[in-house]
Amino acid sequence: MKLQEITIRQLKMKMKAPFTTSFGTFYDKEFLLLEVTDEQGNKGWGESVAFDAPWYNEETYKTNWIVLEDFLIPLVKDQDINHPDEINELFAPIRKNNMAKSTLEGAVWDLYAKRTNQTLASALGGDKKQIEVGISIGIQNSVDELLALIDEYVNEGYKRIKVKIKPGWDVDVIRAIRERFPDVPLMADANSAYRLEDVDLLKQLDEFNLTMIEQPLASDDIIDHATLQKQLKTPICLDESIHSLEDARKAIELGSCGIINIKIGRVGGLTESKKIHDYCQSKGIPVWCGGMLESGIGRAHNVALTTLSNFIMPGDTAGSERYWEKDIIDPEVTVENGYITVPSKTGIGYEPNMDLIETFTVKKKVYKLTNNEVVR
Ligand code: OSB
Ligand code: MG
Repeated sequence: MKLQEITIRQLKMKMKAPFTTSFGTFYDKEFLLLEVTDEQGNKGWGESVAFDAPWYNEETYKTNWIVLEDFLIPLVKDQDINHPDEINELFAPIRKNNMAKSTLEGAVWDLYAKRTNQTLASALGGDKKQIEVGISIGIQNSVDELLALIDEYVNEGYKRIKVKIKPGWDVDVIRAIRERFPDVPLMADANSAYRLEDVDLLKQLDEFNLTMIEQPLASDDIIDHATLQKQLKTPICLDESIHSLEDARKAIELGSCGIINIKIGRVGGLTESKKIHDYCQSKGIPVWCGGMLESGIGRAHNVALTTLSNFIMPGDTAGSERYWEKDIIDPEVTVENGYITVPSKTGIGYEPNMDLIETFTVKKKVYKLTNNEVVR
């Protein structure tokens, strides 16, 4: 396939409720969508999961736009692409900027699945008909508010509850949750809020039967996590620290974690996600699919990836209505009894709602790849 045209849109969508992590609060979601068109008029869609500020990693949606325009789009121009795995190789000379890479790579995967008349899930090699999902709940103003939210989501059927923790909002909060919900599958995500010196505090979490503790230590660390894991009964799950198959291999060899959270954007795309999935499977390390408060486009990619067989723990891919008054895909992603039914239409399987996309678009640029130069 030869890519003819790429459209990048910057969108701003209001979140139904603010989402607070140890590193900050999200009120609105600003992000990029990328639409690619081939020589037959087929279209593929990708989403940049980079945030508006470099809190979670070093990227922002604005740096993604620059990297796409200056480096990544020129690398795909005039290429005859047989399979989306080739994108990973074409982008290899560009260091990091994984979320920028994933935006375009994801769109090419959707396009490829549509051209070959299959779902994105089956193009990736997944065959689950439904996926099991959990929900991630941000830091709240009070423990009572958090307990009320957990109650609501448990009743909706979510298969696992994840809560965010940070110093001052940790052991007592988890204890209160356990008193009220003794059996609910529960985990805690620290988003790098602790240091190895906090080991005694983190060890207190061992008594609450958490399925895992996610990214307790620094976002670039795998050494201290290995030291910490030896002292904890609860498995550590790495999120921020894993950017590639190589990172996953090193973390597993060092014993830095027992579980890995795969986020497509963080690792540079679906091809790398699949490689990490396959490697973890060969090592007996379970994986699950993380979330970045995505719109329906990114959410659809997460659903497809989660159909791979080693995604054996519920992910953070909650239903559209948990984030948005109205999501930008038709139908929206819906959760019933803790399951999302994998769509059967080709590609990502959900239709982009162009009216809503236009409504939320604040900036847009079309790149024609057919001329001698990339037109800006
Ligand atoms: O660490 O998984 C994380 C949200 C923003 C930034 C980082 C994270 C999260 C979440 C929410 O946990 C996942 C979601 O519901 O999309
Ligand atoms: Mg996380």
